[in-house]
Amino acid sequence: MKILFIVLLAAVFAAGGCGKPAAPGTIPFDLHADSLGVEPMPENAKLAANLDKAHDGLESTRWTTFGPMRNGYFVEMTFDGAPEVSELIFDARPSGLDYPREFTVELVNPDGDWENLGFYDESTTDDGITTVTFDNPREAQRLVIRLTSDANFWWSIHEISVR
Ligand SMILES: [Ca+2]
Repeated sequence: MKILFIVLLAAVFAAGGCGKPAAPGTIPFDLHADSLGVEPMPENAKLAANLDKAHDGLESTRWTTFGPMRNGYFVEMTFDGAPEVSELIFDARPSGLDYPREFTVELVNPDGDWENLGFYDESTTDDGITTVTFDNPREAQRLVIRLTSDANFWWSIHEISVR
């Protein structure tokens, strides 16, 4: 029984993290969430088991903030190396209005420097799907989506993908 448990645990770990296969044509990443300069994000929102739901291939499952969106909440994708990235898509459709209202996208380039790719608003969201296309493909070690305004809705991501 103990061995079975260990095997199951190993399988769970193997299914998560950067080693997880991404959808065809998308770039795999590790995801984490936190807050900067504001009240802390609820602990539930920072659990890996909940974050995994934002990139498990299932539109029915989601990561969410478990509370209203706050200026300073962020999600961060860490890549294996510094792949070229050109587009970021996140899907909140099943949760209706849980898309970010105003946000920035920042990256860490291969030299380790932070760059702000721009400020975005609701015009990037169409029917619950937010699409950010970069002016030019960029090499990134990390990408960060950071809210720059509050909203009276939770922030939910059913699936997030990077191309
Ligand atoms: Ca999901």
